[in-house]
Amino acid sequence: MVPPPCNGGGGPRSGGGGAGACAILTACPYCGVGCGVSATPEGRAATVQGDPDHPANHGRLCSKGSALGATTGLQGRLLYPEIHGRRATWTEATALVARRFSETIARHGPDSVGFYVSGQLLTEDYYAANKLMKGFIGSGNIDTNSRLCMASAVVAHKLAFGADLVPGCYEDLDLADLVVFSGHNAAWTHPVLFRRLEAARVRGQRHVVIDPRRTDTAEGADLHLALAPQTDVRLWNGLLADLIRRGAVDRGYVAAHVAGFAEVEAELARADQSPGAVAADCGVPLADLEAFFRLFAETPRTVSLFSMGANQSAQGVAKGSAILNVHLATGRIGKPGACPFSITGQPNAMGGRETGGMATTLAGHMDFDEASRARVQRFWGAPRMAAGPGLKAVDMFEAVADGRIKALWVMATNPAVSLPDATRVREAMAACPFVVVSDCMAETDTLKFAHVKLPALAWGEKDGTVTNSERRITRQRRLFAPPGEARADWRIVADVARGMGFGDGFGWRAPAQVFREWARLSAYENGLEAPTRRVLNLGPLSGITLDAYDALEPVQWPVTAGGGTARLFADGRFQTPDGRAQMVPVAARGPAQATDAAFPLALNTGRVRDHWHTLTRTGLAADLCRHAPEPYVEIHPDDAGPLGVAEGRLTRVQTTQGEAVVVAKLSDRQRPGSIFMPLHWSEAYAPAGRANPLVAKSRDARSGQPEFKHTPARVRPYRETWRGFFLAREAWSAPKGLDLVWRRIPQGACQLHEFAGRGDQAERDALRKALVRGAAPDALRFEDPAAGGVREAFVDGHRLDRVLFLTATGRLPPRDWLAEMFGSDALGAEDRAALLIGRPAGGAVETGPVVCACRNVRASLIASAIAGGAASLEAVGAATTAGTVCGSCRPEITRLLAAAAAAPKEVLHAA
Ligand SMILES: Nc1nc2c(c(=O)[nH]1)N[C@H]1C(S)=C(S)[C@@H](COP(=O)(O)OP(=O)(O)OC[C@H]3O[C@@H](n4cnc5c(=O)[nH]c(N)nc54)[C@H](O)[C@@H]3O)O[C@H]1N2
Ligand SMILES: Nc1nc2c(c(=O)[nH]1)N[C@H]1C(S)=C(S)[C@@H](COP(=O)(O)OP(=O)(O)OC[C@H]3O[C@@H](n4cnc5c(=O)[nH]c(N)nc54)[C@H](O)[C@@H]3O)O[C@H]1N2
Ligand code: SF4
Ligand SMILES: [Mo]
Repeated sequence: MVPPPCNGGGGPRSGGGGAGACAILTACPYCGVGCGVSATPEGRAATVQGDPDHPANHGRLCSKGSALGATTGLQGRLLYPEIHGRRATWTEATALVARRFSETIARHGPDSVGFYVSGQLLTEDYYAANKLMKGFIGSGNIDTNSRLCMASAVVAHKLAFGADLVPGCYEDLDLADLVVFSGHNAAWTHPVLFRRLEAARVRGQRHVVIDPRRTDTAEGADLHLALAPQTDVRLWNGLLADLIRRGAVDRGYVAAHVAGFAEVEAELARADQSPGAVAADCGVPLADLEAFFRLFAETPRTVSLFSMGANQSAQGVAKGSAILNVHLATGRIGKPGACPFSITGQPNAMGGRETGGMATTLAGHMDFDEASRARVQRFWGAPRMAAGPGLKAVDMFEAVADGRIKALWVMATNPAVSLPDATRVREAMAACPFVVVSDCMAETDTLKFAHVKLPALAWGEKDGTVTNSERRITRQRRLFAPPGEARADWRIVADVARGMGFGDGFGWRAPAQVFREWARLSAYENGLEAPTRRVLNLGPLSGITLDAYDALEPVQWPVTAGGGTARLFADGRFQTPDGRAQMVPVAARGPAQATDAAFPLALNTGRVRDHWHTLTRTGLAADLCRHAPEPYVEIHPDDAGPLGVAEGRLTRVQTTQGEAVVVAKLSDRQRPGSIFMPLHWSEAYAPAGRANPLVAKSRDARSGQPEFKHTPARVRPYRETWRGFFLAREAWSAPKGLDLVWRRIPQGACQLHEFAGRGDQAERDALRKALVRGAAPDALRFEDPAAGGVREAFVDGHRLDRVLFLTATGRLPPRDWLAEMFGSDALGAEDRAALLIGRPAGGAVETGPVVCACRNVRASLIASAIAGGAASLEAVGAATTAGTVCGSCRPEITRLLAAAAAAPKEVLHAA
């Protein structure tokens, strides 16, 4: 075996990994913070640490980044191409894809095909796919899952700045005196940035959170505005009106650098902008709103972060514009510690926006105007340029559904789970004559619809670049040799392009060559002045050698001869024809679909701390499955009570699109009238626990981004008549033909399957039969007909093989000890005797949710530490080790501390 390269020949960033081992510097493949990782591969495993010299994280990693080493195994990987479910060679698979796409295009035109791609592709992959679709196939029909994520911010940026430009950098977060989080749960979704902001708070930085939920980000903030869903435009317009009244507008800046102020002022005048009226419409206390307005007016160094609570809305563009307007009017942009900051979700959401992964731009921040089309065509030597924008994600799948698109290629995304109205998306793919899916995993919900499956390299195998939220390009480097026959996504695309007869444009042999071409395009006919100036410019990297590419240091675009650029617009010059930024009048509107008597609750969806999207990767790390083990709906006790919905019980969530059955979590952190479901669970983990069959596909008219945060819904108790669980070494799917609520929860040494149903004894018997078929012959069984129950354990020599517990009226033991027993190769007599009890003789089993994923510390242990006198984060850490590694759980520990401190007062109050 050839050892993997250590940063391709030892550039300056080849970290020293100690004797023999070679630490490779790479980037985390999860969120848009873009943390640098120092990884030491060993076989197929890797030890990972934060890269202490990476400017995004300075050595820190969150729970997901820290657990990367647990996700690099080959378990569950797609390693060979498949055609119609049968293994095929790459030659066959590539030829088939090329032929079917070519034939479809020949017969029905270029717009009869589509690519649906992802912010989890590398820049090189994105560049290749975009070039094939827009320059050689000749259609705009390539769109990315960033449509679900960043599209509204992109449009708002283009309107205001003339291009999709993120002005700020992470250093601004350190320097700001006020940080506003608009629809951004940074504590969970960008944890390492949040650590950085916590540090800034120690020196007096203030935090204001605008979110209908009291998230962990809101919990510790100076001010939380729990606004009514979808009232952000009203709030930000109200703020601007207030700033104007106070004289807090920077008139000099506006006069010199901004257009459209008068039009915005006129729009504001059309509504009552008094704080009282705004507070009433937004559903927030007047005093809190006034406190926010005052703080904002008095704090020049302000960063306004905005994320999915802003973007994922039918008014997503307007929300973005309202935020940008405030920053332009106050001149808080392009200055240290002051900027509006749209934060990216995926590791390479930014790279896709750069290269043209979105149907609405051509490439390199150029649009479909004649001059740009001609320029890019010249550069590519392209035979057939797309005439105009293609279909946006949701529209693309509508076109698949009604037959306009006849061949679809999905890369690095799982639309069967992540698109709104997901049942219809599945129907569309099922009906599509030709579906190609490139993925690194063998089983995703989307792969079920693939006629051709193409195995892609995963993190640790891929080689290329990603761009994070602050425009910083970082190399992802290879740690392992490619497994099986998996290939880089850019190469798969290039091979198909050659198969389609486009060899000339796709002759690259290494990612460095793709990158070089991309850098050249960014600089191509890129003038120094408007109208030909494009800020996105990687010019100095156009001639990058293979060695220099391998050794590339993290760098922020635009790249100049002097290096990267941290902050944009410092000179007050924007990428508009006259160099001025443009303020955009926006009016407040309600959600696309209002709640009503039948569907009175607003369904909001989003993320949990330790999971990543559709679980294809974080589901491999048992540690990451403990904090939020199964799908749930969070609901305010005042909404739950009258409906009979109780804590921990299965609950139906219904919308006009569909239904889910999930566990209810009652919490006053939820705004009455609103409920929340995580988006993560898929058919593979929880068929009934998926959020997106419920979510309406209403979307912003300009950006096409769906309103994931608001669908009218109702809830009902599920009223299961029996429950049970099943532990096995392998992952099982729910047996077919039974009406069950089934969830799979990965454990360290086995898979836990939880289920419940409403059927009779016959159904339970059928389930039991299916689950014990073929089990090890050495069986322990206890039947309790009175409780409709059965407990069975199957032992294979000295190893536990399967465990099944079912009950109608009885109780079930905690699963933890049993799950642990699967790790033992030497099951003793005492253990055996305890199997059907579910706990060791005389031993207590720790239960309750895990708070700290790194150290596997449960809430119960933290509670005892607090009861024992631990009164601070540090004291809890010293007593339990919780919160001492990545720090992602620190906000939650803070909350537990605050709750404990408040508890005696509540008792007094009640008495
Ligand atoms: N742990 C984890 N981290 C991730 C990801 C992950 O899957 N898991 N995914 C990454 C990706 S791709 C993305 S896009 C980011 C997303 O990061 P975030 O945007 O922080 O995540 P979300 O949970 O989708 O939504 C943020 C908040 O918007 C709030 N919200 C809902 N409606 C409204 C509203 O009307 N107004 C306002 N102001 N707020 C509202 C929600 O209550 C929620 O708390 O996270 C990235 N980081
Ligand atoms: N209800 C609801 N739905 C949402 C959201 C929400 O807030 N609420 N958020 C939306 C947002 S912001 C986002 S970003 C999307 C994310 O949604 P998806 O993109 O669908 O989610 P992932 O699970 O990240 O899917 C990535 C897929 O690519 C595969 N993969 C990983 N790396 C590679 C690679 O290098 N090459 C290839 N070929 N495959 C790879 C993974 O195995 C996985 O199957 O979800 C959206 N959906
Ligand atoms: S914050 Fe966590 S998930 Fe995001 S890049 Fe850093 S380590 Fe990865
Ligand atoms: Mo995203």
